[in-house]
Amino acid sequence: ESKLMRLNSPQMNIIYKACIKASKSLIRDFGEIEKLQVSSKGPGDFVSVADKKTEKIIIEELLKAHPDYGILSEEVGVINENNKEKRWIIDPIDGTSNFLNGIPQFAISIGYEEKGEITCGIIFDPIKNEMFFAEKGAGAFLNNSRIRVSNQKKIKDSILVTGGPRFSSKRRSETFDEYIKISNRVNIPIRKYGSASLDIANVACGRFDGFWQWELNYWDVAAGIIILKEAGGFIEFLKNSSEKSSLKKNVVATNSKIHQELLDSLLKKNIE
Ligand code: 2AM
Ligand code: CA
Repeated sequence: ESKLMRLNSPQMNIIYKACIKASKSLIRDFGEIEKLQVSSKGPGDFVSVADKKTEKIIIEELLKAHPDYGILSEEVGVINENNKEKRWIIDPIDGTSNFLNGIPQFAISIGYEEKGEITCGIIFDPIKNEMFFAEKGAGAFLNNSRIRVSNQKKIKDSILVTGGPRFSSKRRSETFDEYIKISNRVNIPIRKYGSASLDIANVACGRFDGFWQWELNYWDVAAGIIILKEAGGFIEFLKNSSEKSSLKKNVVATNSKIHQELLDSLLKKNIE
């Protein structure tokens, strides 16, 4: 397996195996969803089953390798709570709504955290067969190629991507205000793809120049943190005083060159 040659740390190999194993079941389930789309039955239940099944496979693999490591995963929450030094951070299906509707834009995202820092991770899009991965100090890759962020220096010419807000969000109107603010600064309309992990991965490989989204969860971005950093990008988490949970993340992730300009534009009070 040529991909494996670039995966050096034991943790990376463990994540890789878990990812590949889970993706096989996920691809099968996606095929079923596509069939369900044309039937009268709603795919809702099926999806939560697919989500849990994928998560189960991943967790089984990870626990087989290290029964004592901590786990934070979207569906089951926390396992081995006492181990805070070494943790896997898992999103079994990021882009659930896409998956649910037969739209091929979703990913498995797994990060490994040591003493609070993500040191390696994989974001795997099983439909396009695109595996983004990185290890601290070893660069970022998409399949067999080294990836780097874009060279774009101006927001005006950037391709930006965002996500949200959910209906339940308390900052819906602020989110739309920001959308308008940023829209007024770019030539190319803002993209919206519905998978935060892939949005960040796509900044890492230079397809997008920047991404921002409020109220994400740690598992949406964990693997993306190291992949973007190793690709030369910059990821920042903005504080939100009204937010109780420390898991919620307000993310600005860019090629680093447009970072300050995007940040300034987002945080400006008035709509221009
Ligand atoms: P999910 O598909 O795993 O739920 C959609 O905008 C992207 O944001 C998806 O990656 C989705 O993850 C993620 N997301 C997570 N929490 C969200 C929230 N509270 N509001 C909007 N999107 C959220
Ligand atoms: Ca997610």
